[in-house]
Amino acid sequence: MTKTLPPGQIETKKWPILHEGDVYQFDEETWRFKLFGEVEQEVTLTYKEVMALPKVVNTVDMHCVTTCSKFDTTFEGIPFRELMKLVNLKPNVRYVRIYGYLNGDPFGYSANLPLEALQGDDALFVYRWKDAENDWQDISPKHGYPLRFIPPAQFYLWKGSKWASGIEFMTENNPGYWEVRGYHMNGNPFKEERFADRNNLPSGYGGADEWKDL
Ligand SMILES: Nc1nc2c(c(=O)[nH]1)N[C@H]1C(S)=C(S)[C@@H](COP(=O)(O)O)O[C@H]1N2
Ligand SMILES: [Mo]
Repeated sequence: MTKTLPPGQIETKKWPILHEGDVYQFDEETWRFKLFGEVEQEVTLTYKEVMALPKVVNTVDMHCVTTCSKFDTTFEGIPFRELMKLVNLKPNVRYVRIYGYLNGDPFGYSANLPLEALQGDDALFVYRWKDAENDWQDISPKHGYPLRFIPPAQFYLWKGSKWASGIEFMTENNPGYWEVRGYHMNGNPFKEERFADRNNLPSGYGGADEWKDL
């Protein structure tokens, strides 16, 4: 089956590594996952509590804003909707920010997403993967171990927070880490929604060679 690349993208067979700051080193004693924001009651989960939730296996395409696309990576993970079930949302919640570690701060990285797009098997907090060339294995620390969000393919991969630490439920579409720095609020690769302003690229954007094979 031939797949269509989104405009301006190039296929890669490898799974490159790209992020800001340090690689988080997992410590089960201190690791927590928090559900907060416009909820009736906040919930904080331990690693064991998260891993006891229902799991699914799903195969997705990943599109990085720096122009690399990787087709057909299979992930095992916990659906976003299973975590969402653990809180009662206040009225008019339509958006979330999914958080991840940045230089030791559990909430240093984030990306905003619309809630309605995250209800399927393609919105997963993953911990295991395989592809055509690699057998089942844990997500490496550099890819976000112990838990990493992979967004549906209609979002660029910056929406996939590594070292995931929580979900903030919101009534407003508040921007995340890169969206504050000029990346597009929606980030649909098929519409080439890379940056808020195409003629004014955000500082810190390194272009195609930024998504290195490390
Ligand atoms: N916590 C955290 N998650 C992050 C980032 C980051 O800097 N910190 N970078 C994002 C960006 S811009 C991309 S393209 C993807 C890259 O994921 P990969 O290295 O697994 O390919 O992670 C995303 N998730
Ligand atoms: Mo990225």
